[in-house]
Parts: sequence; C-alpha cells; structure tokens
Amino acid sequence: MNDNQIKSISKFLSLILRHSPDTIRLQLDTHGWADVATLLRQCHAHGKRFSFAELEEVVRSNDKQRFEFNEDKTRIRANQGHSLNIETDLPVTAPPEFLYHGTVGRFVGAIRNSGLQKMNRQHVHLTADRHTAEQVGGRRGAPVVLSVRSGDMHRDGYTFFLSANNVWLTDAVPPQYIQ
Ligand code: HQG
Repeated sequence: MNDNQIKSISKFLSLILRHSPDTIRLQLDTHGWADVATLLRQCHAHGKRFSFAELEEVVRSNDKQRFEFNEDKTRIRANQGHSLNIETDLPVTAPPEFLYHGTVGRFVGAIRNSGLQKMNRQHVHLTADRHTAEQVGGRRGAPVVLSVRSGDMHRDGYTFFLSANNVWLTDAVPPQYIQ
C-alpha cells in the first residue's frame, strides 16, 4: 500500500474505534476492543476493503501507534482518543513533574478560567514532550504549549493513566496547575 492508502485506512479506523463503530455496525466491548474478523467484514460491507495483512501494516506503521492488537491478533482497539464511553483499563501511573498540552491561542482564555476539560473525549490528553504538544496544537493553528504541574496534581490525589502509545490521560486539569 502507498502512504495515502495507509493514512486513509488509519483515519477510518480512528473514526470507528474511537467515535462511531455504529457507522459500520460494529460492536466494541467495554474496554474498546473489536473482533478483527468482524471489523474486516464490516469494513468491506461498507466499501472499505482491506486484508488482515494490510491491517497489520496500518497498525505497525502508524506514526503515533494509535492502535493495538491483543496477543493473538484476534482483537484490535484504539489506544486513546475515544469519545465513546470506554471503561479505562490502562495502568494508573505516577506522572513526571511536568506534562504538556498543545492548544491554540483562541482557547487559552477559557482554559485559564476553567482549566483543561476533556471536551468531546473521555480524557484530557497530555504529553511528556513539548515537541509532540506543539504538533497537537498545530492541528488547529499556531500552537500554544501549556505546562501542567502534573507532579503537584498527583500529590494532591489526581489520577493519571498512561496509554500504550505514551499519551498521558487525566479527567481534568484545574487552572491552578497550568502555567
Ligand atoms: C481545548 C490527537 C476551551 C483543547 C492528539 C483542545 C491528541 C478547551 C480542544 C488527541 C478547554 C479539544 C487529543 C476549555 C480544553 N475551554 N477549550 N476549558 N479545555 N480545550 O481533539 O488534546 O492524532 O479533544 O486545548 O495528538 O487537541 O487523533 O483534544 O484544543 O493526542 O491520534 O479543546 O488527539 O491524537 O480537542 O487532542 P481534542 P487534543 P490523534
């Protein structure tokens, strides 16, 4: 497959595994797993035809490792980014002293007032490196990178999860922890 084909399947997988499996009449379990054989069949039935080997290539080559298989590759899920209400089975993990969030200037006033909110997703997404945060913010315009005092949050009892692709997730970041 060429890069465009891979990207197109990856975007489609993000849509169905994070937001709307109903689009192809697919069911996810409580932890977000889909049956691979059913996924391939339902994608095909909805005009997106690709093989198991091609699915493996999409998962393997994904720049952000957005998807994971279970051990015997009979199931697949998105590692993070859900808007669907998925029960988190990710490890609760102590964060580093600082984490970063990439956004854009037009949201900063609201974020300073009400903190970082999960908006349409299940968690606020944070990253341990500034460069990634710049890229995340850059999806929406000139990026603004906010530093989060995650160590202090942790000591104050807030919970952080680390996804398999190294995205830090938490429920919300109150404004006093943002600098
Ligand atoms: C903003 C991508 C106003 C927040 C990325 C963001 C990430 C507020 C937007 C993942 C706010 C939500 C998630 C408040 C937060 N008032 N705006 N109180 N609190 N916001 O897409 O972090 O490439 O849901 O700054 O790499 O941008 O898809 O979150 O701009 O990991 O794999 O509201 O999505 O991953 O937007 O991105 P999103 P995000 P993928």
